[in-house]
Amino acid sequence: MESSSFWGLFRTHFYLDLLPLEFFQILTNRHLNNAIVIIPTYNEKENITLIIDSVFSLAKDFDVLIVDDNSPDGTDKLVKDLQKNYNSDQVTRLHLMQRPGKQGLGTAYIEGFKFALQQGYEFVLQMDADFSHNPKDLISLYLHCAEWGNDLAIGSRYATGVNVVNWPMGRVLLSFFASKYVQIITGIPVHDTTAGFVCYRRKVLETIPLDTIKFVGYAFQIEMKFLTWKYGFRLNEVPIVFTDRTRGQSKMSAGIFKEAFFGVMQMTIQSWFKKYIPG
Ligand SMILES: Nc1nc2c(ncn2[C@@H]2O[C@H](COP(=O)(O)OP(=O)(O)OP(=O)(O)O)[C@@H](O)[C@H]2O)c(=O)[nH]1
Ligand SMILES: [Mg+2]
Repeated sequence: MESSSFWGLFRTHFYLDLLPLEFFQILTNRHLNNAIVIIPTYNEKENITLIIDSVFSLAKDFDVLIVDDNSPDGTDKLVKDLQKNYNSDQVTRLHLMQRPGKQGLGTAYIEGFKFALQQGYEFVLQMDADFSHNPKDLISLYLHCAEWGNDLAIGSRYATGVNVVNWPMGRVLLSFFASKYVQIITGIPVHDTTAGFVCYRRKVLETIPLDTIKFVGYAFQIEMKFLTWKYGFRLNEVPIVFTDRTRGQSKMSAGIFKEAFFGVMQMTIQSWFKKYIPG
């Protein structure tokens, strides 16, 4: 894969610091507001303002969609306050989708994808609210699709060793071996199959039948990558450093893990009887 070569790594990491900001502003703003970042939230009041401000301060203009599941801590109210700063009568850059209650990450993303397609965005990115994903890496994911011909760019913790900061060893091992397990069972050429930091080209989301995605937790991330690969799209892993959240609470649960473990086997067996017609 391109990302594991020296040149892939160089392009991804070092040049971002070496080249002047203006270079990226010219390169990345060639198509204004063609990209949206979807951030699902549940009880993220400690992070939400900071993460939105961080995305809007990047050299590339990304619009943002927050999909909030009626967070009891009032995350949505903070988003509404920020909408006053970032939106005008003419332009909406910060969108908020409010759902009635906690319905899981997978369904939040599916609804977000449909919204992004409907609004005409060409590139759709997804990111957690808790700063585990560095907003600066959004530009790199975007460029891997918009400029370097990929249909799905995956912010990968395991493309070059293990790039995870502050997770307890047990969690690192679980996540790493879960990804290995998925690779072995499905045959997908991706090291980090549960990654939640990605950029899709519109064509991918138009081709995958979104209403048939049935997983809600980590397995959702696996299924989306699996289908992108099965439909013959070009995918690529971009090495990133993943940092454990320092604010707010994790929503990881044993149920999410169980869904992925058995779901991956079921998904693979079912795929033997399906035809994937490229979009
Ligand atoms: N809308 C919505 N967002 C969710 C739901 N569950 C989690 N999220 C959000 O999805 C993102 C990832 O969730 P986390 O709790 O950070 O899960 P994680 O990253 O796997 O777990 P940690 O590494 O422990 O933080 C965060 O932005 C959450 O707020 C949900 O049911 N609905
Ligand atoms: Mg997290």
